[in-house]
Formats: sequence, C-alpha cells, structure tokens
Amino acid sequence: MQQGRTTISKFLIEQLRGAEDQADLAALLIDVTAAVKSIASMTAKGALGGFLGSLGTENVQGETQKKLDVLSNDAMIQACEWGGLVAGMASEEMDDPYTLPKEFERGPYLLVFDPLDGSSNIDVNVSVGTIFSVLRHTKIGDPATADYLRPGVEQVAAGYAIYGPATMMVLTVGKGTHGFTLDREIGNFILTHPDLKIPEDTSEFAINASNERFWEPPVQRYVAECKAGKTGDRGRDFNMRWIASMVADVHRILMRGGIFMYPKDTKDLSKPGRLRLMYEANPIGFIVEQAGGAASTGRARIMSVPPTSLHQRVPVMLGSKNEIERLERYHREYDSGEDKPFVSPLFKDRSLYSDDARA
Ligand code: AFP
Repeated sequence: MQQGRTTISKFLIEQLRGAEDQADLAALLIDVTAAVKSIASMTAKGALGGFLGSLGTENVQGETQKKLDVLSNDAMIQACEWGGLVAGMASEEMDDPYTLPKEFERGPYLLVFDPLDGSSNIDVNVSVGTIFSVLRHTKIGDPATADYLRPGVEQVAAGYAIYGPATMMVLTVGKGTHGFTLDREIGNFILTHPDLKIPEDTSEFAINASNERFWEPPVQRYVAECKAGKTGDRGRDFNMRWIASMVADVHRILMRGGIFMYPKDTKDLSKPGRLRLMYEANPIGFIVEQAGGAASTGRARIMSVPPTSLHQRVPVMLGSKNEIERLERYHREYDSGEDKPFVSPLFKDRSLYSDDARA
C-alpha cells in the first residue's frame, strides 16, 4: 500500500479483507482512532484548554489522577461504546470493567486500554500516549472480569498513540507493525512507517537508574556491563535514555532499536514491577514481537503470562531481540546459581550479596 497516501482506514480494510472472524475489527480500530484524535486535540491545547493538573483523586493503582487521565478515559469510552463492536471495556483508570449502557448492542470484542500513559509528564509537556489491546469475546451477555483475563497471545490487535511533536499511531493486527502519522489539516492518519522492524542488536538502553539498588542481580549485572562500556565485558559503549512515558521510550526503540526495562524491584514487594500486564505489557509486547523484537519478564515471554487480575503488574524487558536473550540468560544463570557473585560498583569491594542472599 502507498506510503504517504494510504489512510489508516483503507490500510485496516485491506489488512483485514477476507478475515471473516475479524469483520468488525477494522471498524473498532477506526473508532479507537477517533478517540485518539480527540485526546490529541486535548493534549495539544495543554494549559489553554484547562486540561493540566490533577483531580485530587486516585485510581485503582493508588496513583494521582490527572484531569487528562479521566478525560482521555472518557474519550475512549464515548468513541467505542455505541458501535456494537465491543461487549465491554477495561482501563487503568477504572477499578472494574465498564458495562455498556443497556441501549447499546454488544459486539465480539473486548477493548482494554491505558488512556493516558506517562501522565506524570503531561504537566511538563513531555510526550505521552494511549495504549490499547483487543481481545475476542465469544460469550453471550456482558463480560465478567474473568472474561478479560486472557494471555497476550490471544490479542487480535494492539497498538498505541504517541502525542509528541507529531501525533502517531502504531498498531498490529498480527500482520506486522505499522506506523501512521496524523495529518491535522485533513484529520486523518496516513501510513508513514509500514513494516517497522526493531534491529536485533543495540547500544542503547532505557531504565530508571534511580532504582538500581532495588533490582535483582541479573538486571544489575546487565546494566553495569552497559555502563562499563568499552572497559567491560561488552567491549562497546552504550547510551542511556529514560523518558518515563513507556510509549515514547518504546517508539524510539521501534524507530532505531534499543532495550526498555522496568524490572521487578524490592522497593515495594507487593508489586512485581510497575507496569500492568493487560493494558501496557501485553499490547506493547505484541507490537514489539510483530516488529521482530522480544518482550520478556526476564524469565518468560510476556504474552504467555496467564493473567490473574485485571490490574496485575509484571516485570518488563523488551526491544532488540539479542539483548533480551542476553538478559534472560543472566536471569537463568542467577536462578541456577551459575553466575559469579555480583559485586555492584555501588558497593565497591563489599560484596552486595552474602551467600544467604540467594536464599
Ligand atoms: P504514569 O502514567 O503514572 O506517568 O506512569 C508511566 C509509566 O507507567 C510508564 O509509562 C513509564 O515507563 C513508567 O511509568 C515510569 O515510571 P517511573 O516514574 O518510576 O520512572
């Protein structure tokens, strides 16, 4: 299809042509693009629209809700609830799944989303995004929470919008990962990045390094080697980035390679990581895998993790395939006791881990 001319609607219709069991999927994704255009308009207005600042409320994650968190959530609900394409929706901003008003027809899909990812960046005008995941719903009647708890391999579509200097959407229906840029003059997304591919190797990593002392040893080992650069085992220098909007860090990785890590840490033992499986790790994992990358918890493929709750968190490491495979090897060597005792440069000659640390 023609780069620079093909609209997202035409692209989706072509990609899904003939896929009978996905007849309505293109229509649902087009409804999602309508919500994204609305959110793009609000984020672009910033302070002029009165959209900045917090509401003084907390979401189910215990995180302060920004005005735009709730407004973006409303935009996704209003664009997708009436078309007879979804049976229900779930979101980072809603404790429980959304039951459609009784007047609306129920459809064959479940839509799960983070309406505004990176919202702590919105007040400082740094890129934020929307992440979405589509699952089939084959049961009759309104879905129960348990009906949403499907592993990432069962997603039929996933994607994100990034509200940056340009507004873009990147999505997959299982046939590669493709990028579209919003032409604000005509109000349509145009195919600009067909068949995105993540380079298998990279020298750029993204992690919130302030958590270093809380990471597991395999992650500390990996990051220490990146920081040691030419002087260490890797024999080459690495660069580091951390935008603190997952969508923005992931978009960079799709454009030029890299590895993104939000690992499990001991800062809050009740949380096995910060990122949520159903509406952050799974959809981004699908996008990354379809672009030739890998997405792992460090010990398992993210998309194979069996969900146990709607807002479940998982450790996330994703991007250039060869780096993910190295990280997984470090986790295997640590778990089996094979790796040499790791002495973090943070602790100089004192061993960070006494023998009982492995217990
Ligand atoms: P917010 O939506 O609360 O800003 O969180 C964004 C996010 O879930 C993800 O997009 C970032 O990669 C990560 O959190 C940033 O976490 P830190 O603030 O701990 O670096």
